Amino acid sequence: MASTISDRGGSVAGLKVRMIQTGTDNEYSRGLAEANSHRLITPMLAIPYLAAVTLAGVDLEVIDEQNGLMDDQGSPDLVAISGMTMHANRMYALADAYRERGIPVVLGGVHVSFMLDEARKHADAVAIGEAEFLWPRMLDDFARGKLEPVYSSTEPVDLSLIPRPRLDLVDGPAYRGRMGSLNALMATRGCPHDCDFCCVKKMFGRNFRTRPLDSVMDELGAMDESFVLFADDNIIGNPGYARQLFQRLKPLGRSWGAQASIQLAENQELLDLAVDAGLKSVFLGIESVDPENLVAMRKAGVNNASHYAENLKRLHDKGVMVFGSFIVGLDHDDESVFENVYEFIMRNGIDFPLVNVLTPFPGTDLYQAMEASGRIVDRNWDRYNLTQAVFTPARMSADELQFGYDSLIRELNRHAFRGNPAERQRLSVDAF
Ligand code: B12
Ligand code: SF4
Repeated sequence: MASTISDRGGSVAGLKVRMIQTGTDNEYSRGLAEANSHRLITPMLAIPYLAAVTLAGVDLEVIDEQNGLMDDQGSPDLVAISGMTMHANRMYALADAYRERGIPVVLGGVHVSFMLDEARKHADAVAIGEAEFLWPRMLDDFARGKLEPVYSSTEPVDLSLIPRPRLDLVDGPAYRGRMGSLNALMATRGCPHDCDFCCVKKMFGRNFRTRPLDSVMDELGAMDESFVLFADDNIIGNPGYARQLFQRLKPLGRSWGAQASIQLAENQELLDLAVDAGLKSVFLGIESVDPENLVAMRKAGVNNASHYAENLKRLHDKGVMVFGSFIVGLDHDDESVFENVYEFIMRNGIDFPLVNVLTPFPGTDLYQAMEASGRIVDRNWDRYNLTQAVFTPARMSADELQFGYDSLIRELNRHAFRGNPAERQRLSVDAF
């Protein structure tokens, strides 16, 4: 039976809090898992960061559903749930089940931050934005019986003030398998760019923030010797900082992967430094091979389609494997896009093609524009995992987009490394 606030006289001491990183298991997520089977599985960092700032005295339990969906409902005093859009249905189902049993629920994360009215129907409190400073306040308010319905971060978190994320608390089978690892960290937050399909600028701001290098090195030093994934949106968002980071990484002799804009390949000095520092694989948002699409999505200042071949060659020449991410269903795409993307991937030897269906995620300018013009046709959040056509494309039907995408993925699966066990084995240490 959950204890009441008055039992504790307003103190957090002994407060039983359960934090849940949601996972999914539905027909759409199974397809995504298969498509991503060559990718390293590392923890999402929200709960580890929040666990690290949880008030002393709280009796904290962490469940990460990447390790398997939970069935034990338990009887905590408070439940805190995190997830992205593809997890929203799961978040709400769990929240509703706890609340039916009288257990209060707090929701946060990238989906509910932009879908406040929807989220409030399933929660006692919702956190909007980054929460390292909100979460301790929420716990304190809760213990005093004064939990408010909405908490909103007023400014971006100062990254020099946040402690090391509690990755130990999410440890489990997902991270112990051949394709799993706990070695995920973030050196920066935010992104200086403004792509219309991306919620990062609204969630984390365009003011690119960096962590003190000493604290990044400390965190890295606590990880085992295997491959490390930088979970930053764009590791070279501030090239000066990236240069210093790579210089500090070099003597450690570690292998690592990161997400970066393709500008990494435009800057030979930075690329050389990154490779000397142990860069093995890079996730690049190539997005589209059509310059008109790049302009329309506001990525033309970042990606130059006429440089792609040279950019990719430079990365390959340095031995860096490329996870190339593409979007299909953009407004300048007709049905020829599938053939064009396929041909580009093959011609340029993209090591791991990641093709995504354009998806209007809440919090993006794309969502607002599609919402305003009535183009969103499916609001089942289970389908918002980049494999499903949930809107009306401009130059084909939603069915044609889905069919073309599914056929392209099938074709790629026949050729790319994904189906090749020897290659997967080799990449278990090298993958992004
Ligand atoms: C790294 C990353 C990945 C890695 C995950 C592994 C890892 N090590 O993290 C990989 C590459 C595998 C991945 C895959 C996917 N990703 Co991803 N990913 C990210 C990225 C870059 C970082 C995630 C992270 O850890 N953030 C850091 C934490 C601290 O931020 P946060 O989660 O927002 O949490 C803060 C607040 O939201 C809040 N908060 C969060 N939860 C809660 C809960 C409570 C109770 C409270 C109070 C507060 C709170 O407090 C936290 C601390 O400030 C984000 C972008 C980003 N910058 O977040 C995209 C992002 C989350 N991914 C996204 C997507 C779409 C996906 C995929 C679906 C793509 C695909 N088809 O492959 C898959 C799904 C994977 C899966 N099975 O769940 C989108 C989500 C959009 C959306 N609205 O859903 C994002 C935002 C990228 C983008 N530009 O749009 N991803
Ligand atoms: S460069 Fe990447 S992280 Fe930055 S706004 Fe564009 S898609 Fe988002």
